[in-house]
Formats: sequence, structure tokens, C-alpha cells
Amino acid sequence: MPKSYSLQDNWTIIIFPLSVLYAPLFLSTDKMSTNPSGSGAHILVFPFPAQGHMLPLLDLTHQLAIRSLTITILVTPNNLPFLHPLLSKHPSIQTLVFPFPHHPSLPPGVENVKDIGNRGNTHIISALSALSDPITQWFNTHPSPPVAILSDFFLGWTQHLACRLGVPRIAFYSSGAFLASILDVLCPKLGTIYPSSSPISFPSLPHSPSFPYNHLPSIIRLYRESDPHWQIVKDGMIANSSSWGCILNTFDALEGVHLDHLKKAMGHHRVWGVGPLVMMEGAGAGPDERGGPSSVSLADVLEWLDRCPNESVLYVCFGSQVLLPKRQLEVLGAGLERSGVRFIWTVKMTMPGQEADDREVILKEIEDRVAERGLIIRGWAPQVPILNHRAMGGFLTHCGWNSVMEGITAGVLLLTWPREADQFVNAKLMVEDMGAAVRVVHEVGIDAVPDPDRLAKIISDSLSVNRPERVRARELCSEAFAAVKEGGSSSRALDGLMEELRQLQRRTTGLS
Ligand SMILES: *C1O[C@H](CO)[C@@H](O)[C@H](O)[C@H]1NC(C)=O
Ligand SMILES: *[C@@H]1O[C@H](CO)[C@@H](O)[C@H](O)[C@H]1NC(C)=O
Repeated sequence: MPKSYSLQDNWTIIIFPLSVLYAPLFLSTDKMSTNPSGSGAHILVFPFPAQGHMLPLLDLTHQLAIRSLTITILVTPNNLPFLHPLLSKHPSIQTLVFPFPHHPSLPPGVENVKDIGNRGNTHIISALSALSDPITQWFNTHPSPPVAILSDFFLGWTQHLACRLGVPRIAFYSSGAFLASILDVLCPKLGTIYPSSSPISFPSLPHSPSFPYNHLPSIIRLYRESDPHWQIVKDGMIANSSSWGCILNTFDALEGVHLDHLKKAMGHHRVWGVGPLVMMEGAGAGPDERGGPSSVSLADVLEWLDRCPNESVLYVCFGSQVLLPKRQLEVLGAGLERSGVRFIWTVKMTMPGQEADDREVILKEIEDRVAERGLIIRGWAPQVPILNHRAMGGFLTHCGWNSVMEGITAGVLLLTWPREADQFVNAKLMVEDMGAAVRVVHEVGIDAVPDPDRLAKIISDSLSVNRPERVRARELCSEAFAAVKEGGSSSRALDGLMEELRQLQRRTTGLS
């Protein structure tokens, strides 16, 4: 049973109080020294320090650890606490902690995208590239150095590092294969000026998709040819495609054609779709944004949901990075109010470095008007158990990849409101290719302000009518379950990856 599986899986967050997640660091080192390490090939795992990237890679690392790989994870000190749930399950995993390299555009102490917002991505990528030398030194003095480097796709520079060290690099994509295929076409041409009025098409990709300029991954618009930090990013992106292998948090039934395309584009078969990782046995420590201040307890939310009929509630959330502009907040509030549907709305209240504004006043007014019909959560919410409640009928989402995966896993209809980054690409996949989502906002761009009455109508239609998209969403959920079960496509992909790693180890140890 899909629903009970995920729910149970996520009891871990309830059982693990935050004090455990953030337990003193000596605990993990202490345990490490007393436990033998895994028996399989040694790999170095290097996550990119943003929650949406790190958590799925740590879920994957958990899968590799239960298959007995010997694992070292590289982090900087402030990111060490995020490893805790994983390290407590696998005391044999070693950590390699390097100080975060100084960068002129990053305030001291900033080591994670959450400390600075998405605008910090480029600087963090460029700062971390200074770890190349310390990693090389560590590697060259290690008695049995890693046979491969598994690093986030934002850390493309590690491809060059791996080449110098003479080991293969595997890129981990915390996003989908459709996005990876688009980046593979666009990145070598970064700096090209596109006419913003006509659509950009991709005739070499399956279904020859095309996008309005504003729907392309944000990197296309943000890129600055003259900025040396951007050169590191561009170079890294191109390097991704020449990686020895790549792993994506996706599955065949969702993106099989795109995975096949990537294999062709990369010229080999070491392209593994191993998702949804959140669904894999014993995945991580809970939902997308594990931890953080919240205005309500999960128990209260579940109790509220228990009072609602099956599939009647809309969950609304724009992810952990997004502070909605006030105008969008008002319109969304009006749309929810006028739709007449029950809803839970998780609202991010502040951003690092930003003054608190009067959004609390706006939310209070909406709460007064909708009364019992809506529950507004300020700050962070345990998204996975909420989505997996039987009362959940739809998920209005910005379409970040982890949210898409969590929506699919819960079998709920997605209502898409993409705003930036890869979100338009993901929304197109779900709405047009999969037919498992409904577009709620047709206006283009990050500041789009839809008409509240139209928004209300789309919301109420989506939840009240048994539309084909809902049926498709349920099917996709079953397909995702089938993919991660033994013999399913994602489970076989993991086996294939393990086999390749074993062969690498045999080659380095001279056994055959
Ligand atoms: C690979 O790496 C970069 C950063 O180094 C990332 O931003 C980009 O999206 C990736 N590109 C491809 C082609 O996968
Ligand atoms: C509601 O959903 C639960 C769990 O999926 C199911 O057992 C129950 O029969 C459903 N209730 C109704 C009224 O359909």
C-alpha cells in the first residue's frame, strides 16, 4: 500500500527529535572510529550544499551503504549536521571535512544555499572549486583511495579533478532527465543571445520540445560571460556531460525516453535512473526540508487532516527557497478563499538578509475569512507525511524536482505554478508529456500574477471533478512503486551501478 509505506517511513522524523539531528559532532566521529568500514569499493561522495540537492544524494548514499560500499562524504563544517541521520544509521561512513574556502562574495559562515538564497549558487560552486588541492592531497596520501567520485551535477569541476586523479566521476542529478538533456544542449552554447520574443526549440530531443525564452532554465538568463565565477560554472556544466556516468533521481515510467536520449547523447549506457529515492527502502530521515522552525506540530496537522474527507484537501507549498512576493501571496490567498476547497498552505515568512514584512497581516486576514477550511503553516512543514495522508487530493507546487517526486510518490494531482530555474521544464513534463498535472498559472515568469477568480476556478475544478489527470497521477504513483521494488527499473539501475563499481574496484586492486 503506497500510502501507508511512505507514512511509516517518515515516522522517523517524529521519532528523531531535532536534538538528535543536530547532536554534537563528536558523537559521529566517536562512533566512526569504533566501527569497521564497508567491504565494497571505496567512493568519495561530494554533495552540493543546498537542501534540495543534498537530501536526495544522501538518500542515494544510504542505498549504496546498505549495499556495502565503503563511503567517504566530503562536507564543510556547517553542513556536517545534515549528515547526522545518515551517519547514525551507517557508522562506517567516513566524513572528510574541509573548511569552507573564502570567497569575496560570500559572508563568513555562509556554507549552504539556505543561508543566502538561490543567488548564492554560483558563488558557492566557485568557492568550493578551491577544494581541488586539499582533495588531491587527501587522495594521494590515502592508503586505499576512492575508486570513483560521486558528486552533485552542480560540482562539474570535480570532473577535471577526477581526471587528474585518474578515477571516474559520476555526476548526481538531483533533477530529472528531461532537464539534463536540455542543459546538455544549452550549456555548451551559454552566452548565446536568444531573441526573447520567439520560442527556443530543441529538435534533437524526444518530442522536439520548445520553450518561451523565459521558461528556459534560469542559468541561461543569469549567465555573465565576463564573470570568471560564471566561467567555472559553465566549464563545469559542460564537464558534466563528459562524466564517466550519471545518476538521476527519476524513473523509467516517468522519463524513459529522456534517459534513453541521455545515453545516446553521452555515448554510453552508464546513465542510471534510480528514483524516486524518497520511496526507496529506508530513505533518509524524512521529507524534503528536514528540520527548521514551524508554527505547528505534525500531530496537529495530521489531526486536522483526519477530520477531512478522502482526497478533498489541496496542499500548497512553493519549496524551501521561495519567498513569494506579496502580490502573489495576496492573489493566491484570494484564489484559495474563493475556490471553496479545503487547503493546507505552507508559507515561507522570511529570507536570510531580508527584513520581515507585513505578510503576517495578509495571512491573518485570509485565516479569518476561511476559518476552519484552511490551515496556514508558517515556516517549515513536514511535507511528505502531509502529502501521504488519505485526505490529500492535490498539490499546488512550484515544481521543484523534489516536490514533483514527492507529489508523484503520494499519488496526488499536481497543480503547477512554476516560477524559475528548472521548474517550467518539470511542469511541462508533468502536464504535457505525462498528463498527470494541471497548469494553474498561464502567465509567464517569476512575477506572474494570475487572476484570482480564474485561479479559484482551476483549483475547485481540479479537486471536485474526477479528471483524467487525477487518474493518471494515481497510475504514475503505482509505476513509481513498481520502479523501486525488486526487479523494477530503478532497483535494476542501482544493481547495474553496483556492478560497474565492483568492476572498477577489481581493476584498481588488480583482481579479475
Ligand atoms: C552540470 O554542472 C553545472 C554546474 O557545474 C550545473 O549548474 C549544470 O546544470 C549541469 N549541466 C549539465 C549539462 O548537466
Ligand atoms: C478513505 O481512504 C481510506 C484509505 O485509503 C480507505 O480505507 C477508506 O475506505 C476511504 N473512505 C471512503 C469513504 O472512501
